[in-house]
Amino acid sequence: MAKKNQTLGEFIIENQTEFKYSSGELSRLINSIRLAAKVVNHEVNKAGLVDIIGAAGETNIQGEDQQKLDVYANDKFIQTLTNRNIVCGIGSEENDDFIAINSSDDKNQNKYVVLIDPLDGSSNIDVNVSVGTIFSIYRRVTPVGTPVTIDDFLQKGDQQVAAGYVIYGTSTMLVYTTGHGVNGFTLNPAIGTFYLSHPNMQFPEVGRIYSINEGNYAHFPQGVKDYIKYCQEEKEDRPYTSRYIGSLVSDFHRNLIKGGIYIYPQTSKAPNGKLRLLYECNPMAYLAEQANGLATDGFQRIMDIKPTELHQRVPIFCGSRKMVEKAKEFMKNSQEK
Ligand code: AHM
Ligand code: MG
Repeated sequence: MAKKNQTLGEFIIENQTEFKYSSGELSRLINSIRLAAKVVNHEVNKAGLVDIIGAAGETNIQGEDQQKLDVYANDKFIQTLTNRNIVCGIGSEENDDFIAINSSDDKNQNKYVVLIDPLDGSSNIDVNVSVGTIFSIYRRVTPVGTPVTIDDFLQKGDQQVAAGYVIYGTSTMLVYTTGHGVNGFTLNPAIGTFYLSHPNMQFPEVGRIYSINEGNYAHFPQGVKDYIKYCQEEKEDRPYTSRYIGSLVSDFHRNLIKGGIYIYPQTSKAPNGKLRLLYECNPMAYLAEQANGLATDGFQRIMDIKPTELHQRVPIFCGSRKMVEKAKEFMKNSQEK
């Protein structure tokens, strides 16, 4: 039973038996993410003080400029997960390929792989806007003790055993699920401990916030244009409020608490949208569903999509159940016309 003010450490131990294959391994893994999150948090908070902001001069696989803190966060999460020898593989949005982790005798007995977006929304760092880390955990599908293969990473979101995010905001929070609801923990920076502050988080079924980059309006599919028009209509409880930070974790987190929908659709310029299925959409979809919300690509459940490549992108509509259903209806109707 989740108790408010319980520490994350206590919560992990108390809820360990809820896991289907409880061996303590998944608990240790979440503990490592907690540790890396604190280290990254410390650095993110210093961003305005030290000369660390700015492009590191490298470009990631999607051709975007990497910022120094992206590189730092990526290194820290990979280092922590590797050094503690608790996973057999890591996929990161910042790395072209997955990393296979071998223990010293080359017989890694670990069962889990982690997929991570170490610092999402990092273009917001320069302007002191919240950013986040997104993670997703799967059991490997290839035999334990052999090197991981791409098949261990290209699993449907439905197969996730845990997922979550860290939001480096006005306060730092770790929000995660292991398939038994969603719980949020707030960091007390004075003592470096996360406390359960938001037990059993649930999307309000009906929300009044829509979050989408309307600057791309001209390039949206007709269904999205129609849904936006619906949101802006003066009728019943509408018009809704438009709120878009441009930092997925922050937009999702606000909508989870207040009720809303986040949309990053396909556009005529980006036919598969912008966000990555494995690092961003699946973990957010798992959290959404565990919090009584929904996540689709406009037509199909995100977690039913069979990935074909590590850095695959998909459109996403995610948040309060009734809002996502409505947007889906507009997508379907526009296709039938
Ligand atoms: P990133 O992984 O390169 O940081 O990009 C992901 C971010 C999301 O956090 C955010 O919701 C989206 O990109 C914003 O994109 P846009 O500026 O096109 O609206
Ligand atoms: Mg990202």
